[in-house]
Amino acid sequence: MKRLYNIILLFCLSGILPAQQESFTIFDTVQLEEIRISASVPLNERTVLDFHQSSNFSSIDRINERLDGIMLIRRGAYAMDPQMHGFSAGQINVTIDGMKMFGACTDRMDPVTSYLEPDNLKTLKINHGTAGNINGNTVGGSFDMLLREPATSQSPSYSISAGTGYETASNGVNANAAFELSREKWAFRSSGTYRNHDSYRAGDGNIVPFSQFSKVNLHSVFKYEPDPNNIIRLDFLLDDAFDVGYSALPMDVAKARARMFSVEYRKPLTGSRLSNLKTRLYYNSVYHLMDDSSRDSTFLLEGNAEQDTVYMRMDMPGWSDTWGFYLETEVELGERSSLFFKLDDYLNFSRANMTMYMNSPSYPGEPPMYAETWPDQYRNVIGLFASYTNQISDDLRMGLDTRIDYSITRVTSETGWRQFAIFGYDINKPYYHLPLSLNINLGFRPDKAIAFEGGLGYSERLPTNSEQFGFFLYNALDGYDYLGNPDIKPEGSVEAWTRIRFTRPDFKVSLQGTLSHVSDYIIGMVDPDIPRMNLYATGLKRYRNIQYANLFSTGLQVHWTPVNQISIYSLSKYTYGVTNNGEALPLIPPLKNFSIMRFQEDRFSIQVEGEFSSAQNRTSESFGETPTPAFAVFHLRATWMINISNHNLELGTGVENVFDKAYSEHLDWGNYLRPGRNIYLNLSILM
Ligand SMILES: [Cu+2]
Repeated sequence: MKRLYNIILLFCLSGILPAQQESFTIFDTVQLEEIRISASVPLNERTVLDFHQSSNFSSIDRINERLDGIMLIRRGAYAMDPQMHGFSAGQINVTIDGMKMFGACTDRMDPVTSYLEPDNLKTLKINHGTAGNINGNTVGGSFDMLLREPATSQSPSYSISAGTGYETASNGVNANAAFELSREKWAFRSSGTYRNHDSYRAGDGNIVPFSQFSKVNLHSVFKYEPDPNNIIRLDFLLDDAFDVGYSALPMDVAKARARMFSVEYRKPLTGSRLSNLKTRLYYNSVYHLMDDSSRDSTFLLEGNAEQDTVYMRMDMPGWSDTWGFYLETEVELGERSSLFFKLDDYLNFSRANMTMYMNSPSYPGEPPMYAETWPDQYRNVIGLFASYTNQISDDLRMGLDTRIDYSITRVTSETGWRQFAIFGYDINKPYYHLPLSLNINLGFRPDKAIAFEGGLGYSERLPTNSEQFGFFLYNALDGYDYLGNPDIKPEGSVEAWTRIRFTRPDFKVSLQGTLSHVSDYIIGMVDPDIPRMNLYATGLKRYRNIQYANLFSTGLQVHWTPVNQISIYSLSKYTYGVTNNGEALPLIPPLKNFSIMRFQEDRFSIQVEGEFSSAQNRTSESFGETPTPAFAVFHLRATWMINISNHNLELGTGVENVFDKAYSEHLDWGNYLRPGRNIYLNLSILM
């Protein structure tokens, strides 16, 4: 009975109590075998969790912002856009268990990370830079979110876990629950998360308008395992966000809906030359509806407070559907070397349009205006990835990898053709691209405690649908309408990186640096000849390939355990970006540091955190960026595990932004203030 209880407990812990080991792991690159450049978190899983997941209800965004090399672009309190080493959006490759998915918003209100919850994730795999090419072409890196999987069990078992939490700054409620059933040949797991937050209060005491959000997320997975060499799994994911405010944008989201279905077949084939055969077939669909129905346009048009300022109402729906499959396997070449192959293919359909209902006093009765902001577009990409690993000697290993994609993009909407014909483009034809990548890396470990790694790589990435066929997409950061460039060329990045690690049981240090030279860097450039379309736009920018941009990024992590109960962790990260004209790239974060001290005694823990940022005075003038001042904020957290009649309870509480500092980060659009003092209380139970 005790054993059964232990098994159940283990399942439960892998359920919603994230403070436990099984629940949410971030790749640890301490092992030298790991060939690709993963998130360089030189910690074991338990400590990673303690430091990176601030509470049971940390969103993926909250975890990401505490990882080396990752920053978040923020347009509201929800759905932050990840940036890796200064690369973002179409420059990075975000996948779910290797599956491609694309947001349906022309304004990047819904990065793919917003459709998942840590509760349904097992691992976050991060590969930086050109080496992030396993799941698709990229210049900035890849971000793969592996979905959780239930385990089969010799003796039938089940587990239930549930939790809830409250946050004062946003009057926010979070809740989650998970259920898992295990049998000898099959297993089932279902987990759900609910979040409902009002607009939050900032450090200056004011409410930040349009920062509210609500969401429901559900993931169910069924696994059938007739024998250890045949595993079939079915996944279903649902994510619905509604009434999401975006403080920094002129519009909000009434509804953002994602559905994902996949079927996977695996053959581990352990012990044979061919191993880890895996194939997956998937479909996902995203629907995004933004509108400005709750906005008063005074919010945007300054100086019009006295008159009725509702000049225009807009409806802007977007759709993105993706079908795909992949097949991968490993081939042992001998004791020390192996090959890995992956073949993948996806077809994405995207569409977005905008209807403007005019209500201008000077032109009464104007009919609505309609435009296709993303004219119907199909893109099919087939890719082949191969990597070779060789452990040359006990202290030296080498890795090589390459990827080639063949992409066809076609706009099928006649309105879209006509829209671009105005600017002299005939887009009624297929567009072909052939992005390539090639990487080499070396790892040298002369001593158990010291490891040197480094690599060189080249890779190209496809332009996004906005960059190629976007039509008058309003960008609230610089105030310009953006027009796509059908003939835009793929970006290509040459990259060199290095990392040094020192590892002792009680003291670990990791220092990394990455240098990227990106040719044909894609950026919006002002075109004075074309008038703006949106009322509030300053003018028009077209996507262009500039000659090049250079980026440099570095990160330092220190983890020290002076005594058993106390551990100290510090992460510093810095990015620098410049164009060929010597102008600063926009949205480049200044020096940022997280320093965390944790005290753990049996079932009780307390954590003090400091978050520091230097000022950013290197700003991009052509993007209307202004300098951002330095700041320091502090957080306090405590957790307590209680056992009541064989049920485990976890109580978590904390104060974020203890001193109620009014601040914003450089990557926050519109310089909206971050939340002020926030007191939270979480309770989780597992049965
Ligand atoms: Cu949107």
